[in-house]
Amino acid sequence: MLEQLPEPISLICHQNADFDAITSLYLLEEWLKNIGKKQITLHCKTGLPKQIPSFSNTRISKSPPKGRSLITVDCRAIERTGFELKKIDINFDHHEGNTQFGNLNIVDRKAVSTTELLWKLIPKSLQNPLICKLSLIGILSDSQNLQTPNTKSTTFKTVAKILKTSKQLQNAHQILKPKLKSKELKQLGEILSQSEINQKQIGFVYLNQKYPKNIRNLAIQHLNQLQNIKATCLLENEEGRIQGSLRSQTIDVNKISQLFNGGGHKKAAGFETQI
Ligand SMILES: [Mn+2]
Repeated sequence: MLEQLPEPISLICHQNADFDAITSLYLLEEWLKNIGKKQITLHCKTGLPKQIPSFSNTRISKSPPKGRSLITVDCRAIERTGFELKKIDINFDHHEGNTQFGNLNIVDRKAVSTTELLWKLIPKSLQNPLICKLSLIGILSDSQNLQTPNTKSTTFKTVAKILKTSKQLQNAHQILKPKLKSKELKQLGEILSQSEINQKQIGFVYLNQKYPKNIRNLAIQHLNQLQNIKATCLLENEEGRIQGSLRSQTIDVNKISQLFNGGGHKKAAGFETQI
């Protein structure tokens, strides 16, 4: 399937990338290099997030992809790339409600991460330590260390196979460990100190400014630890644009986010809307 693709090949992930999106880009790049492809470019509209290291010498470009072949990873819909793209050759994804926008759609909603899906497809002979490390980081990150409800026995089997191929568990955890600057820790405190639980047992924070994505994600993880709550909602207002992040163990927050043209997963989703 990848052998026939004409070069240059552009690999694209969604904007505001997370670990799974970035590791999927690098995993696919490594795979393509190992089958002899030379001209590969990587693209993310918002670039490489500062908490995520780069895993090859290839820079992640913020400009639109110009390759003859275009592949997206971890994108539920083509709009998630943030680029104006018409035709995608291959769409690799694991999100609920993927819109099947590619010529070829390789979508597995049972995979906890796009890297899990890619790991299952990559030939055994190409499973080198870097591929193992990237696969594991994507899986552990999207499944919050194998804790999200979509983590299946098959996920554990995948992880077991990866670790049998190359011992990357400590490396992966080291990379995923949040590393906060003193200023960021204070920002986390600011967000948490504004949190409340409303009458509907929703852990709630409304912020009149935007915080860095890693801090926002950490804050919502903490809020989700509140006792007896049904869901967590974090809203950030920046000049009339509301960015919402939702988490829940019991409510389908993907459906709620879709009401505001957002999306994600049942237990974790988000949206952006104008007020
Ligand atoms: Mn993902």
